[in-house]
Amino acid sequence: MKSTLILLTLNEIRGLNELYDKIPIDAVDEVLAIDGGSTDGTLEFYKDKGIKAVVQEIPGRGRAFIEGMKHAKHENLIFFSPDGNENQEDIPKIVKKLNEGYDLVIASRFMKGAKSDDSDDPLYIRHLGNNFYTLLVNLFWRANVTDAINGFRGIKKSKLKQLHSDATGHEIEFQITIRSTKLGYKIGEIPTHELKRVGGQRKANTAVMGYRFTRFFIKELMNGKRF
Ligand SMILES: Nc1nc2c(ncn2[C@@H]2O[C@H](COP(=O)(O)OP(=O)(O)O)[C@@H](O)[C@H]2O)c(=O)[nH]1
Ligand SMILES: [Mg+2]
Repeated sequence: MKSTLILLTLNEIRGLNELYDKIPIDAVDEVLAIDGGSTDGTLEFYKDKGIKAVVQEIPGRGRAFIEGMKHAKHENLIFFSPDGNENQEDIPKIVKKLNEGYDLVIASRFMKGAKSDDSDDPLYIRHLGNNFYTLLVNLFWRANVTDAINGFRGIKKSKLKQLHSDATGHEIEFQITIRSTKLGYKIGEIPTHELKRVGGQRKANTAVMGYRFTRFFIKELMNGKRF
């Protein structure tokens, strides 16, 4: 099955400069960038490299997933954020698992063999939050995953379509995991090593994220399979 690698960026020129050439492009059949409206040279970088880039019509990381789905040519979608946090070496492993028949493959930062080295989380708040929301997904929907919300993941395009995701921001991954579980998708994980950000700035504000995750959690409790 053919694969599209979707790069998600909003002002990530420093990450792209450092990482792009290290991405194992041979593992995929198409590279597509979905950009949130960068003004730091990210779009020029894509042009120079001949990478197809789409500037989002609607802002937000959640909408970037949906626009990626619409513009990708292939069935296997691998979402990758080139900000340094995600390890490009894992891209072929995600492709392999999608080809083995998994509908959703999450790069887990918390399973055996994984590691998280995210330096801008000195108080461990994000780490605890991650584990808390993963626990909720496992308790309420029996997802049996170790990392419900990492953005580094692959999913079959036809399966993502059926989720009718309406999340606009960083809560998109949480919603995808919950709805995938509700629909009985085959979910797999691979261990990953979360690295330090290369440069630029984190866009996700921890307090806003906590609020949005809680709102989405309640919504998913109420809506069952009606989405
Ligand atoms: N296309 C797109 N990418 C975004 C948007 N917001 C954030 N990103 C990208 O998503 C990735 C993860 O964002 P980041 O702020 O580092 O969040 P965190 O790593 O989850 O804390 C980075 O590559 C960002 O550039 C957006 O609105 N649109
Ligand atoms: Mg990041």
